[in-house]
Amino acid sequence: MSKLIGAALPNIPWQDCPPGCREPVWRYSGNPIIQRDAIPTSNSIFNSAVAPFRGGFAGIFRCDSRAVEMNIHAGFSEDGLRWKISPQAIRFQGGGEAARYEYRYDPRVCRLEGRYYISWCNGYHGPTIGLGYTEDFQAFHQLENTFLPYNRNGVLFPRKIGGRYAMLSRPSDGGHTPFGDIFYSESPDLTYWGRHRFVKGTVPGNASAWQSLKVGPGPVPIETDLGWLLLYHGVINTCNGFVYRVGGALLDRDEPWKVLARSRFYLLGPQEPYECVGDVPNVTFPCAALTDAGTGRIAIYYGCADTVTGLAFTTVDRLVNYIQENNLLF
Ligand code: BMA
Repeated sequence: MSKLIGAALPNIPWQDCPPGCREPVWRYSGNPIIQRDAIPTSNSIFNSAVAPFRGGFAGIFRCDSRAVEMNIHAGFSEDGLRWKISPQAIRFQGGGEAARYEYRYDPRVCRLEGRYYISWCNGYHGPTIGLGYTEDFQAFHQLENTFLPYNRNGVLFPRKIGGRYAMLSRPSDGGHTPFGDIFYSESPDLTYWGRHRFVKGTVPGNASAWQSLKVGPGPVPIETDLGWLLLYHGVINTCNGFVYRVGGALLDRDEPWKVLARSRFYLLGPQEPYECVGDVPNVTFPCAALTDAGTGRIAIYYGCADTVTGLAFTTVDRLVNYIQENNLLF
């Protein structure tokens, strides 16, 4: 048995596991929940992040326009299923030099010390990690970029660890990076980042080939009594290109660069038509998870084929058991 640490969220979007389903994670029957043209100018809406907000939900969405320009937009929902996304890209106040972005994509949202922090891939002479915050999803404030280029998938922890802010990321290159491991970094003030630690890398050979090319952090880590539950993307290179699946790991609560368990089997992968067919086929890319500490329920938001947004469900027990039973490390 494992327990979610955190707030209750009785209105978490939810659908029971279909009878007979043996999967660690099951899909929402109404997927995709956000279509590619949910705003008038969008080519695709995917790899997006949501959070509980004022009794409902708010989110930051990756909307690629019909010019195929990558940007992030705010949105609101009463039930976490039907979203109203702003047709205007977010305008941050401040940011200085970091505000001179070339593109913005793959946002994460992290509730931390009463604010909603947003991290995203910020184009600044190549991809790096942009950081900002909002209190109301109306006014947005930008902070310094956290790292040097090239980096992607910057994901904050929802509380300080050992007295410092903490972030996972995946150092990369300027292209469609054919490598990638997950690192941990600390900061006293959300501006200066250091004490970098290796968390975990790809799995060579045949043992867990779906994560043999690169791995990168997904949603904000989920705190449980047994450790931080990390959902991440794992990638394999095939004769048809990269295939992105969702994996799960458990990290030490006090020293999260120590991996306690890591599933040899993926949790979710491109199998449904909307995950296999789109602008970039065969991509399931998790960027957010809602949790209800009352019931142990978890709702995972993930990008599908770089085109639409999907939702999947699990419980903390089911996920932690699956990761422990299929642990690659032992
Ligand atoms: C990564 C990022 C993601 C995307 C994925 C698959 O490098 O660009 O936004 O989902 O590739 O194309």
